[in-house]
Amino acid sequence: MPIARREAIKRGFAALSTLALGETILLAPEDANAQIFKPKNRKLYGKRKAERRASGKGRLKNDYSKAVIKKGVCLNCSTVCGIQGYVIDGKLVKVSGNPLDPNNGKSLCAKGQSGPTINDYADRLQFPLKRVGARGEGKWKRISWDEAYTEMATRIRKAIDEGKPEEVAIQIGRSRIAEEMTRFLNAIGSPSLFNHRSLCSSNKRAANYACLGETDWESPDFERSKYILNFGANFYEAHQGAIHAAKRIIKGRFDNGAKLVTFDVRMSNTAGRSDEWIPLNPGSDGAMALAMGNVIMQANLHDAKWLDTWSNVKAEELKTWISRYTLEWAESVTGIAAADIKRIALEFAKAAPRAVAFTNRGSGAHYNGFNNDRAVIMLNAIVGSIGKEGGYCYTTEPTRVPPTVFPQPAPLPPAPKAKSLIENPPEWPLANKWQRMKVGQIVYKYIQEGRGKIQVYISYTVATPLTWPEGRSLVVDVLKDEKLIPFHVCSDVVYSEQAHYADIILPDASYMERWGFDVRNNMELRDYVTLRQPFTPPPGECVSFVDTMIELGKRISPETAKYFQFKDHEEWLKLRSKGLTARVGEDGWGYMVKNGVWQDMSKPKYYELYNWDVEAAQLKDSRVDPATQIIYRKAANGTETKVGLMVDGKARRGFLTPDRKFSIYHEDIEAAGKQVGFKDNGMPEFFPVESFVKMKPNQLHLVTFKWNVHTQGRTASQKYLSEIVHHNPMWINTETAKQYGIKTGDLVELSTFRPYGHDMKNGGDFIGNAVITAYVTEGIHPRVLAVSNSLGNLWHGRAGNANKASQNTPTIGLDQSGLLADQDLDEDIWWDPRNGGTGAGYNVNAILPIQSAPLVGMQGWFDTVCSIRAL
Ligand SMILES: Nc1nc2c(c(=O)[nH]1)N[C@H]1C(S)=C(S)[C@@H](COP(=O)(O)OP(=O)(O)OC[C@H]3O[C@@H](n4cnc5c(=O)[nH]c(N)nc54)[C@H](O)[C@@H]3O)O[C@H]1N2
Ligand SMILES: Nc1nc2c(c(=O)[nH]1)N[C@H]1C(S)=C(S)[C@@H](COP(=O)(O)OP(=O)(O)OC[C@H]3O[C@@H](n4cnc5c(=O)[nH]c(N)nc54)[C@H](O)[C@@H]3O)O[C@H]1N2
Ligand code: SF4
Ligand SMILES: [Mo]
Repeated sequence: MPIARREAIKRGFAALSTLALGETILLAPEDANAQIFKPKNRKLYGKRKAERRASGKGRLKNDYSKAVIKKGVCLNCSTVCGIQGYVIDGKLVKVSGNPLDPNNGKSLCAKGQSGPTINDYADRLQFPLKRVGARGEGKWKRISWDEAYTEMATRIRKAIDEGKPEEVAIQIGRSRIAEEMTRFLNAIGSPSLFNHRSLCSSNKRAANYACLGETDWESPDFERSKYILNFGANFYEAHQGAIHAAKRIIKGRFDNGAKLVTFDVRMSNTAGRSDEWIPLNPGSDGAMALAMGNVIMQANLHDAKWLDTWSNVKAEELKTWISRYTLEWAESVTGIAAADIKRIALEFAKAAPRAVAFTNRGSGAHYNGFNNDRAVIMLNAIVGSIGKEGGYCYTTEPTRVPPTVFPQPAPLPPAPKAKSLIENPPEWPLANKWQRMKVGQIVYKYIQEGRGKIQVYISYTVATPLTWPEGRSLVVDVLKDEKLIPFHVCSDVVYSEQAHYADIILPDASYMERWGFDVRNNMELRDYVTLRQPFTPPPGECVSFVDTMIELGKRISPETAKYFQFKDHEEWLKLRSKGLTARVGEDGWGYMVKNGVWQDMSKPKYYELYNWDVEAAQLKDSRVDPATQIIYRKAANGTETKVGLMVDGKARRGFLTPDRKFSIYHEDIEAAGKQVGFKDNGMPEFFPVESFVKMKPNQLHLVTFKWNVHTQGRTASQKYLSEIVHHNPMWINTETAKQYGIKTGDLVELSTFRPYGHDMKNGGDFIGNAVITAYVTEGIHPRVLAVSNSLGNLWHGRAGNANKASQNTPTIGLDQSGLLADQDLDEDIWWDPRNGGTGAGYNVNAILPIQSAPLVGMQGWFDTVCSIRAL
């Protein structure tokens, strides 16, 4: 057997952990593929089991009485459940739910439980690496942290010295350290924080802001609800608050007999576990909601008093306006029988105010998603369930650690003066209006078109070649182009899709090995904050990326160093916790470390927040505008701000919208439409997805969805999850399959086309095709095909790519210790195609087009038009 040490260049993931300083490694798929594959793995697996059985050891069990238990926060998805880690002999052996977390309590999903496998993944990055071949060739040299810091600091300083700080950009996915990143970028004067919001949920967030004014995310009181209308949320499997919602909905259904109706084009596990699954036409959720609203109003089951008091369109006016959305019209748009729409609408209204209509990406990830979501939220206003017990509740700004309790340490860097067209594209005037949600999917196109230059590009918790539309074409073209992106640093925990195109790779600490505050909407309707803390130190030379930014801040210049006068992230957060001490009657930091969570119990639950009294202090020097009843307060400098609304002679908080009322009509939306030449009258009107109107009879819809045990490109490297699901065939309806002569397991050629719409070019042009396995099922709309966007990784180590692209070389492991690094990875990936398995799945994003919704700019993920051919 050849000894790998003798090779000048090491090969394969298995050697990542043993790379010496200055040593070179090749992680290229084709080359690696050429190596010998030993096809006896299955037998080895059987042998190992037999040996264990024969030894009488059976299954090994942990003795949890020996465990040190610490609190933390999961980040295997954006639900950020509170967790606790069990550490035995310095190894994290298990996580469970943090019982003190108000959202999830003791509950965790399969992905959460798999977390510890990240920490000791044999193919984990452990040292900083520097590219030595061409970009994307996969050839790397181990370097020191000092070298990495020096190169980064030098390049960033150069951009600042040239007066072009905006040319330093950070590209993030689900980072949960946006506040830290903003401080870092503000310190260097750059506005260029590119995020993934428009790829994820910007339409929904914008809709909540437009209607309610002060929050991007609702917290429905599911537990006390009697009727739940779910427009495209797959909360039993996905959703950015999955467990939090699922737990309470299950309780509501079993304790109060709440009815759950799910609108989805596909029978997800949520749809399948609902009282009714309504397979409406794609992109028609808004039409459904408006027609329901009309039915309810014509039957006089609406809450006229609530609308007249709290909404900015009076009940009678709304009734007239909404009457255009008739049942007959809705039947033709949604494909659902008028009688069913009517029945469900009336049932919903009769359950009010214990009735909730809510959305997620099924309704929102469309060209018309912003209005779809506004129409659904308005249904709650029509029946008067906004903020009510059992209704559509919400809290104040739920995505921020409250700065009053956890202030940032001074001095704070000022907001940057420099501007970036990439970060704030004028074509989408609502993208950054309420929150800086950006239009992430156009970043690479804009870089290519020279709309903004990049000198330093830093990527973190993001895998754009895999998770962005046109990922394997446009994204990779730009990432590979050294003229467009002269310097790319990627922080990741594994050798990922993103890392493959970097110049320097920084090994990060996992979410179980680093610090951080976290917060999202609290279903218990109170302010709260959680603390992510390390259960164990990270392996090798991994460094938490916030610590990297602190170190860089100190090195770039004395000016930037001023803002980073703390040792590390831990000390930073400790400083921020001082304000908590007075609240909890003990050391604030100690409290967070011990409990992992703080919840503000000093205020009542946020029911009917709009109806709360305006604080007395706010009413000082105030006046009421007689026409609008808005209460204005004059500040010392003479400027006036709105602080509330007079209702029945009392000063109420109202909604934080322009007229302090629930916004059905929104003046800023109408104005934004005018600004970019998109017809919009400011009402949540239904308009169809243009590509669907122009669809040919032989074309079908292509949607994607999230698999329950995977999170996008994040979890494929977790071996137990990939063992459960590693294949994502194309769902096709039984009748449709029959027409094409397709059976489950058949190969199908799937072709996609460019979209039509406002600001879109080359509508109808062919984009690309993929050959994919069919899965024939009754559980999907006949005109829709669905492929999960989880899976299809080329990288992320052996568990991630099912070994198919990067042949692991056991000789390297043997050379190091006489043992294989991980027998599961070396021998037991039974789904490897060379073992007769199905491989690591398809990356459907390779053939999905960029399609940005008007005004807000969200990617219309579920608007792709395609055709198929049986092979
Ligand atoms: N077709 C289609 N595509 C979609 C979607 C869809 O519905 N359909 N959904 C979209 C949605 S909702 C989203 S949010 C985006 C998400 O897409 P991305 O923002 O790209 O996020 P992830 O795939 O979760 O993770 C990306 C990377 O983070 C790395 N990572 C994981 N943990 C850590 C860590 O601790 N530190 C560091 N530094 N890196 C880490 C992973 O290894 C991976 O390389 O995808 C979008 N893509
Ligand atoms: N298991 C798992 N959990 C996750 C994630 C993950 O990747 N995996 N990612 C996290 C993140 S970042 C996000 S954003 C959330 C996303 O959470 P969700 O929004 O709940 O999930 P998605 O799969 O993006 O889309 C939801 C559903 O929309 C349906 N759909 C498509 N078109 C339409 C339509 O026109 N109308 C209706 N009504 N439905 C339609 C799809 O079939 C799908 O079932 O999940 C979070 N949690
Ligand atoms: S729902 Fe998301 S955050 Fe919660 S345990 Fe599962 S993966 Fe972790
Ligand atoms: Mo997302």
